[in-house]
Amino acid sequence: MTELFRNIAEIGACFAIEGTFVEGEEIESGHINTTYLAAYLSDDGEVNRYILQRINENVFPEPLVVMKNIERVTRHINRKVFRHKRDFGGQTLNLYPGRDGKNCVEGASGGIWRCYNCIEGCCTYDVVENTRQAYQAAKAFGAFQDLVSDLPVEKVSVTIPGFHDTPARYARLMDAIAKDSHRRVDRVQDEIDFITSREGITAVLLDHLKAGRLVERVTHNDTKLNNVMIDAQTDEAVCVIDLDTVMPGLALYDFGDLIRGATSPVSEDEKDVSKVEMRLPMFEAIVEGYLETAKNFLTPLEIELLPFSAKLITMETGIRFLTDHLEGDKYFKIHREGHNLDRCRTQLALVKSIEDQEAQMNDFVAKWNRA
Ligand code: GN1
Ligand code: MG
Repeated sequence: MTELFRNIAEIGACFAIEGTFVEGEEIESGHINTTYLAAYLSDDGEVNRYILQRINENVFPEPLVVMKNIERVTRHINRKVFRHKRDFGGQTLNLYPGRDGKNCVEGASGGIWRCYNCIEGCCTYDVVENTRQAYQAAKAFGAFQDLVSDLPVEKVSVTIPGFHDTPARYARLMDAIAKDSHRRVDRVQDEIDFITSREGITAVLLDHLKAGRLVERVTHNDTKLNNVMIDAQTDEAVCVIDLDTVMPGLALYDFGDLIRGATSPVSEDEKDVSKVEMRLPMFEAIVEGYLETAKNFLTPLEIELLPFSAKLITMETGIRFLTDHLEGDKYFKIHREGHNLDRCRTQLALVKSIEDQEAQMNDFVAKWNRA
């Protein structure tokens, strides 16, 4: 028995899962949490799979508040889905309780763990392959926002303060540059210049919020393509996953993050930045998919700002990767030297590509406000 097998068996045993543990593996796609996939054989011979996940306490200092948010949101969605069958393929994310009935358990060697159903017959993509997938992913995130649009924002807690406070992210980068704790500033001057020359855009959305022109909603806050389960056969979105960062926020940051993650033909850590590109057909498919499910609750200003939000969050994410690189890679898991710097560079290349096409992007969304 390997150590990994033993660890998975030990954690799985804390949850109210039926059957005998037969197989387990680690899933390494996220940057934050530790995730296992575990298979259990039940008495009737059926094998059911579950997701066991440890919440990273470095990122989420209050894991129990994260769990409360997730419970609230999954309950709200499940109630609606059962009543109106409004989900896509009939599958939604469910929390399996621990043997003591709680929504999470403390692992024997520490940490807070939770257990989800595994959404079967689906896959996730790191890089979008066609406009249909882009459309489907955007439709799923729009549907998610729509499903929680009647859940009062006060019902979910802020688990990472200032998560999409772009000016605060910028200030933290300036601080990391000033401290230069790992002596890396010298080699990133081009990236620093690129970012500082765009400081003026960082506060645009929060200024609208402060002035009452935008409202806070319950948002997902991590709308990456690989957080949508896509039916492997039909390419249709089935369910949105990774609800850790569900918080009050701006719908626009969610939308922008979709563009950030699903329009480039290469992954977030591609070393050859000349391959990074915001592909207009993907953008258009995402706008169409998102507005299909979200247009009922969005305001004209939100629609107008969709292209801008893509530029802003892409720069914000570049800022976060660069900050972590300068601070010694303490936040995002890295798998090679300079990994966060590579990630930063793709983000800045994408910002540039968005800027080059912003006029066309604005033209494309304008028709929804004329309609
Ligand atoms: C992190 O680990 P993952 O893929 O769920 C991060 C997001 C970033 C993303 C960049 C809690 O998400 O905000 O956009 O990496 N999540 C957190 O890939 O910081
Ligand atoms: Mg996440």
